[in-house]
Amino acid sequence: MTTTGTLITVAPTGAESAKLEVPALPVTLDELLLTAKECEALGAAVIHVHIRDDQARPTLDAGRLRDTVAALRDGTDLIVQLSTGGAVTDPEADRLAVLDAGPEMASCTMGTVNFGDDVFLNRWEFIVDLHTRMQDRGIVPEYEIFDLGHLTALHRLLDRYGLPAGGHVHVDFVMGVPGGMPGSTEALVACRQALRDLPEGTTFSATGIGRSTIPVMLASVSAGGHLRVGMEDTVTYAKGRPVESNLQLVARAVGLAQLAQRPPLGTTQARELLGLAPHR
Ligand code: KMH
Ligand code: ZN
Repeated sequence: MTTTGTLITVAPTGAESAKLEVPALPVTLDELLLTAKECEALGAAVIHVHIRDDQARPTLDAGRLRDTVAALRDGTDLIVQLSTGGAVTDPEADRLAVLDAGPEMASCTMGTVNFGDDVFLNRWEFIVDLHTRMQDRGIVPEYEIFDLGHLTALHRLLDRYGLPAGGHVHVDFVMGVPGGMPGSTEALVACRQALRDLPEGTTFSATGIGRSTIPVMLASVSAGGHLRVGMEDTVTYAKGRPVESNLQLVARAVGLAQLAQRPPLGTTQARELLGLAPHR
């Protein structure tokens, strides 16, 4: 695996935190756009997007998704990656329809996982549907890996249905979800080892939920991986200190990348890495 600069993805909102409990969470399009611009200026290259409705509840509303993609595309150079995971309550049809908003990238979770008290359901047929629709439309997936076995499922998927659009495989280890793999160095190394079965040049980023954020960041950078940070994954900056903004988390990731002498990739380099066409 060639180690390049660091790809930094910001996941600013997610579907799990409530605006009332986390007032700094960006939930309106204006808040999201401002966050996106600030994070891009600091070194983020990808934005993983979940949107909210007027009551700040998670939604997969088609019109809002289209408006969000358009606003981010016009207002930033960031790679827009829509979540097809949505919230655990979202039906499969709505999750598939996310692709109609025409993002450059979309997430594709590689299996079912217990998700706290809930279940994040990702049936094999659904995964195949997402993967092949993204191939047809030229949307580049980020394969979300919540457990080691999800990499086995990805191997099977690529074997049977071929490479994603652009030909490059990029995965994201989502670690420390209650019900998924732990956010530990050992688990990250096990996942990295398992990448040997995937196409050469496969890249990975990692994110640790909650208090596993920092151990996972350190482990990923030292193992040649990339970073995802943001308030989707953690709303506590340090013990007793709520996150003030996504910018704070991106700044910490940028600092670590620089310390590791793998500075943040710009959006042009990031598109090259991920097999995306240049930004129009
Ligand atoms: N909100 C989680 C249930 C994704 O964005 O693709 C799923 C999730 C994964 O966040
Ligand atoms: Zn997400």
